[in-house]
Amino acid sequence: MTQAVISGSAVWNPPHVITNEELVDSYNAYSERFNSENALAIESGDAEAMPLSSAAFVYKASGIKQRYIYMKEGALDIDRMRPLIPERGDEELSHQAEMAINAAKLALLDANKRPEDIGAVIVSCAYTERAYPAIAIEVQNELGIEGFGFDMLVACSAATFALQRAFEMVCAGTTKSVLVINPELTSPQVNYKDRDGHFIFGDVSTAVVVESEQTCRSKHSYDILGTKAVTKYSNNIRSNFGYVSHATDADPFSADKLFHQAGRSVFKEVCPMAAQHIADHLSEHDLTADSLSRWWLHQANINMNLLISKRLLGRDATLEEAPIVLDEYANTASAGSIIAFAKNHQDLPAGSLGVICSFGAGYSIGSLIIRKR
Ligand code: CO8
Repeated sequence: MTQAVISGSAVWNPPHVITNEELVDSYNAYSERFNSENALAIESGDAEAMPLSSAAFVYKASGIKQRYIYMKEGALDIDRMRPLIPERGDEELSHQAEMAINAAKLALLDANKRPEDIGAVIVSCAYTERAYPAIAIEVQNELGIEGFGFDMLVACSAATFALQRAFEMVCAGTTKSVLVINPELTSPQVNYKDRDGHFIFGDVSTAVVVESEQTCRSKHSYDILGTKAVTKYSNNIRSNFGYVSHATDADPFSADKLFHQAGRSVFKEVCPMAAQHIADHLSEHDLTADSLSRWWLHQANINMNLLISKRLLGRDATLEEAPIVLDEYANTASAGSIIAFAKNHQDLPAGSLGVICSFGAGYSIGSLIIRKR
């Protein structure tokens, strides 16, 4: 069987930043206006007052300081509370394809590959901006890649699950190399009027090249030793956005159509699942947590990452062992562990072992054990 390797990776940052302070100022202005306009109804118990948010809470509860956003205009405007993204026509490059291509070009460069070296494109993320034609096929066309492309959605585990498909395709010889891209345009699905969730997400695009070791010519590459995926149904992280709203007469933009979650329950249920998943995956390879030099973990909440690595190591992981990118990027759905990897892997010596692991909505957990070549 062919040995599949990760030969390139990259992160593309959208051009705008929103700090916690800016976000909280906007949310609080919106809430105060709502509370004052509805003072009588709130007093009589017919309406609920909107609670205020705080930048200090956001940082303490999540580790997030700021997030990148694809279009800042509109997101902080209390008369709008959602980004203003201009609609593009059928003949124009779609927003997500543009984000995907920006990261893909950087990853190709990192892998020392040209588009003609690639055999398949997977665009995998929490949402795609349309159903068809697939964003992956649009990207494939723009980059001049032969072969095939498809989109897949697995929320926070979209990137790791796509890397697993890429690994299998390269090992099986279905294709010579795969470009896995995660254009995470989360901001249109954020409810900026919801105190519990308004701070969680940021936009980003990441890309990874997976190919056979025989064709690998990059400076920093990793053997993929094995992959593991698990899913368990839960309603604790949910978005009801979808095409059926057109027929149900439901408001297609009501709060339940946006991202919402029972954050405490997610925290309590997902941490032990993720820790067990990694322990099981390591033991399938006769490895223990101590054998790993680096943990490129999903970036939803710093406290989750600290807890998971502590459960496995029996001590706190250092930032060098388990890098955190949440402070700069916030939760970028499936891209988090890939940002952590792309920015923190070149320094490891040959033979070093690490794990890339995502955990989130579904629930879904995906991991890859990799070794520096
Ligand atoms: N400002 C001030 N106070 C607040 C705020 C706020 N913004 N929010 C809550 N509080 C208050 C609460 O009211 C509560 O007050 P009290 O103690 O008086 O009741 C107190 O602070 C503590 O509240 P919580 O218990 O809710 O706070 P936590 O410490 O649990 O932190 C978190 C909340 C940060 C949400 C935390 O629970 C968490 O991170 N959980 C894990 C969530 C997670 O990982 N989710 C994964 C989602 S991502 C995913 O799967 C991908 C989905 C697809 C992408 C979607 C793109 C849009």
